[in-house]
Amino acid sequence: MNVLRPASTLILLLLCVTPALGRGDVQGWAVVVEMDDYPDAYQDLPVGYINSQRMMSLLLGLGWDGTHIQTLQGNVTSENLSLSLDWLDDNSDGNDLVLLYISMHGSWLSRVILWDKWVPQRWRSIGSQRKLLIIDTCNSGHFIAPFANESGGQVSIAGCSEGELEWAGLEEEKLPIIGSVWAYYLTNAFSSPSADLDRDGWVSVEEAFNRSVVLTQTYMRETVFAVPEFAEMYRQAGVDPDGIGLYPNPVILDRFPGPFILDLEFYAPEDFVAFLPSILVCLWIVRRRRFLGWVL
Ligand SMILES: [Ca+2]
Ligand SMILES: [Ca+2]
Ligand SMILES: [Ca+2]
Repeated sequence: MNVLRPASTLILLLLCVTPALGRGDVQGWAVVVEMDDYPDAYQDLPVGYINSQRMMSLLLGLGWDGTHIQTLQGNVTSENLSLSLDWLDDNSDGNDLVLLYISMHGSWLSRVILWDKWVPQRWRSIGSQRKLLIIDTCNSGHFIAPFANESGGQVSIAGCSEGELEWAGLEEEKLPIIGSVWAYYLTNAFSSPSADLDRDGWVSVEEAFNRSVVLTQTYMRETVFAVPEFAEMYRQAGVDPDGIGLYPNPVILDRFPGPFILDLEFYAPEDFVAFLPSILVCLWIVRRRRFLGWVL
């Protein structure tokens, strides 16, 4: 009896399957960006980076590897955002989930990051067919507008329409939600069974978005605009809470065929199918090895 045979068979199988695993598996890669403290000309948003923490917790809960999530908190510049996008691009491949979340003042994203000048082009150049862009700023509809007619698999969502304002709750205001109201409802929706409208067992990005819109608008009407002082703040910014109807109006640009699922467990069957041909070839080689005259 050849005792080396079982060991050599195992080694051969591993040699065949390992490269296939590398190609076929669906991984998640994310850059989570939040800026709370600003130079003097801007109002600070002292929420203790709660928005990026909520996004991180969501992804970790959906099976994402913590080493695949890069956080950019503090002073966000074109330079460090560009490096983070390079990191996303370098690490992800065509079938991976690629997520970019940005929470800050929309004016900072326009005037300092210079979004229009370079970010849409850079985001476009990342080759994944499963890209999700989440912009959580005032005027956020403006920043995703370049992707309205994009080909390829991607979803872009924004917490409000172009020209609208988002609400970020501060501790001192004594309202229930601290940080971005929209991001709070969006991240919570993924663990809410009632958000799964088509009842397929998965809360897709599209379903979570739909839920976030209704709950954000309800919170604004019943909780924020109900406080005369906050309603007056909006009036002074040119938004009349009494005459505006539903507000704000988050935006989704869905260029991804079918539901976009963030839960990595969803992709496990695809992983298996991806390396099944390699397994079959290996089994065939193992069976025919003696006939082929291999020494293993
Ligand atoms: Ca992959
Ligand atoms: Ca569903
Ligand atoms: Ca879709």
